[in-house]
Amino acid sequence: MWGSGTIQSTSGEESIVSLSNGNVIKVSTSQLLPANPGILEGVNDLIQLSYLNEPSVLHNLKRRYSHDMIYSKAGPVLIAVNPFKDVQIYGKDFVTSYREKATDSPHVFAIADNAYNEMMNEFHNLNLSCSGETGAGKTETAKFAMQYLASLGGGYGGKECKILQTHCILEAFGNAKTSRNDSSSRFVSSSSPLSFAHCSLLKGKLIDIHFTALGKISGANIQTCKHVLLEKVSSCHSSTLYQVLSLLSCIVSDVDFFVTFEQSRVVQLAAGERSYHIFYQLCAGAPPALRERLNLKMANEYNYLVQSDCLVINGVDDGQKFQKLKEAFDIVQICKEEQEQVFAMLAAVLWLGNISFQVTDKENHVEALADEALTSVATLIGCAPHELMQAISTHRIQVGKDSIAKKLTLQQAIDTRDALAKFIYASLFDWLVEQINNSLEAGKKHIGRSISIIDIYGFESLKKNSFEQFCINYANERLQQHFNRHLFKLEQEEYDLEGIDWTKVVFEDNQECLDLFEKKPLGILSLLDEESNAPNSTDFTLANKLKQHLNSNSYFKGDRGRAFGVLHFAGEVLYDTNGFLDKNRDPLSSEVVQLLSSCDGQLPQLFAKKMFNQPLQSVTSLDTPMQSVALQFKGQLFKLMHQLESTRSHFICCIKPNSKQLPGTYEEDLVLQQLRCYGIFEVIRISRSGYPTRMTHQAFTERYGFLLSEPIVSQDPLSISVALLKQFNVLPQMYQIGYTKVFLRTGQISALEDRRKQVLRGVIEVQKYFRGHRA
Ligand code: AD9
Ligand code: MG
Repeated sequence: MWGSGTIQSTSGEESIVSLSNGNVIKVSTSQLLPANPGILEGVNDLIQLSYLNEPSVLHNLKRRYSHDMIYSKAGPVLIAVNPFKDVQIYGKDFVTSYREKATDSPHVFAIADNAYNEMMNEFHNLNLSCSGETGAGKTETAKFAMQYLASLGGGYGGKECKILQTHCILEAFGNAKTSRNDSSSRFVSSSSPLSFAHCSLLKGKLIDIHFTALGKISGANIQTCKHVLLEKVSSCHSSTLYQVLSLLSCIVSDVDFFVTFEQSRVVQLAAGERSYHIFYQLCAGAPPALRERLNLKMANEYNYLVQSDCLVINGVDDGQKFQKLKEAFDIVQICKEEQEQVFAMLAAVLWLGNISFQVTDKENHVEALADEALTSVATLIGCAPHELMQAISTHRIQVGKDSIAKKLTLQQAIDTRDALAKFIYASLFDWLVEQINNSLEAGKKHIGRSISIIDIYGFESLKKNSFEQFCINYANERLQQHFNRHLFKLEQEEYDLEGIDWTKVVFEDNQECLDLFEKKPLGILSLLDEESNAPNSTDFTLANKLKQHLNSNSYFKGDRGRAFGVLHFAGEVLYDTNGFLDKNRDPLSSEVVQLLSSCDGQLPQLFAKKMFNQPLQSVTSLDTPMQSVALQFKGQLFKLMHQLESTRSHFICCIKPNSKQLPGTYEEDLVLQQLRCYGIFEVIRISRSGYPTRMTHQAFTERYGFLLSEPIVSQDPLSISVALLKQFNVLPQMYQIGYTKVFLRTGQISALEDRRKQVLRGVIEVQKYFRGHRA
């Protein structure tokens, strides 16, 4: 890493440098980088640095961080360094000072305020994207942005309060403790995904806040960006499912569906991690009467929860959180009866994990034990115990006109039981999001102004990377392109379009890496699909196939055995193909869905109905291969991208300063790696050489035209813009005049704004004076 110092002497290739800690060292001159003058210590915006190099940027951020200034700007991007402690910068006084523009210190409130003003002035739909790796602070930052918008746009029926309350619910059901974040968003849900794969992985959410023409909040809508995943239901069920679904597809036409996130977490936990918060909250906080009705035990009595040896989070009171959750339910108008049903579904999931099986014959076929676990689940979902037993211990096969029940092996039965648990949980989450959306949108028409807040998951590079990381990182590769496109390509195109002289900045594009994933027929996704549909394919045949076709691609790294590497924008990741094919196929047992549809419980019936009501274009014939999980994921991603591209973006880049979640600890190499990853240096470079402020001549003259002291001959907006710039002595190198817009260097607009404010204040004073006089 770097240290700061003063050059004492230089001879040839070598220099003698005295470091600030007193040491004197000899270094090669070419390794020295210029430091910035003291006056630039801790500047707000990194583009103000005279010398732009990695150590200067790191030093500047560190200096600010040590003074609890966690926000900085890099041109148009807001950098937020996670403080891992409460910083007193979010109170009402801060809201007011950002609203009144009394401060120009970078803040998430300032970004939200800009977005709000842009939306109001220019009729844009906007989005704020939070990016960063796990634990970097995306969700927290998104919350603060919402808090600010809610306080500006609030006032109609407590809608803003409702929107904020949704966090509490979404977090309880969609967040969990992972090894790297005590409350990591591992989201779930969906509204219109593309297949009936009943599990998917999602770590992103998009919250749209809608505004009325007067800038008041009229409603909100939460979409969760699903993606795919996994699970190990044996594929022998799939053909039955196809039959059931193709039959149903003739009857049901209109559909809406569900997919969700990291469902595997409901049934399977890594050591030291927890399942979704809600399970622990329910076990710790349910009052005695509810406990009795649900036959609820403590968390340590449920197999799904005890397996990871981690039941509590330091400093978190799950029981208290449960009370908060119930209050939030009340606020978003989920009635007591519905709440009870939600809790019953959760208890059913927990009890499912306690169901065990006994082997009944030599072929390892099993039957579920008729114990407390089985009867509890049956009671909670509303079916007879023997029906439940049947559904998770057998599967039906068609023999001529009849169907006969065939017993499952132990592994198949466990998979079926777990699939049911995941299905219930995922459907429940989905249902909740729907209820919340209904409550938020109730009675209000969306008139086309909105701000979307996107809380997106970050790039993952773990010790062992599997299909989940493959999907997450592919998504990040796409998001990165959006970021690049938006900031770099669009910038340059706009300058070119306006006929403005502009030294082109070379920047990295990741299109080639995306091609590696998406090219047809020889991209990873296509090859993965081909192999998923091929008979007798295995993880090894997949790995070989990829190597055979892609080894010449410079973004692909063939490895030994079943692994392969991809050179992502954020670094190389090695993926293990173990389980790729299974996870990509992902079928669900029809027995469990049928069981639910015949239950007395209202929610189970609803869940099953949704499942059956899916668009079945991909499964109408048994011969047509089902669309794979990875391809559905790609489809969903393209939808999200399309949505992002049709709105104006503001970017917030969240940085994790240390991996121990500690306050006051700034690990330079970790920060550097993230800054590089998100292309922050490129952003700074391009912003410094560019003109970040731009306004159409029309808008510019409308806003400042009245400040002109002398009338000019030509009244066209371009001429007025030129005259205004002259009158205010803006230096020629500080602006450029495009065909339709004025382009200004950083900082220029504030002088004009000050002048405007001054004049307006004068006008108001004069008006007051006259009013006083009349009175
Ligand atoms: V993940 O991809 O969902 O695993 P996030 O969302 O990036 O991740 P999160 O917002 O959950 O991270 O932040 C992690 C923790 O950092 C929070 O639980 C807080 O304890 C802490 N944090 C983040 N931002 C702030 C902040 N502005 N002020 C105080 C913060 N604490
Ligand atoms: Mg999060």
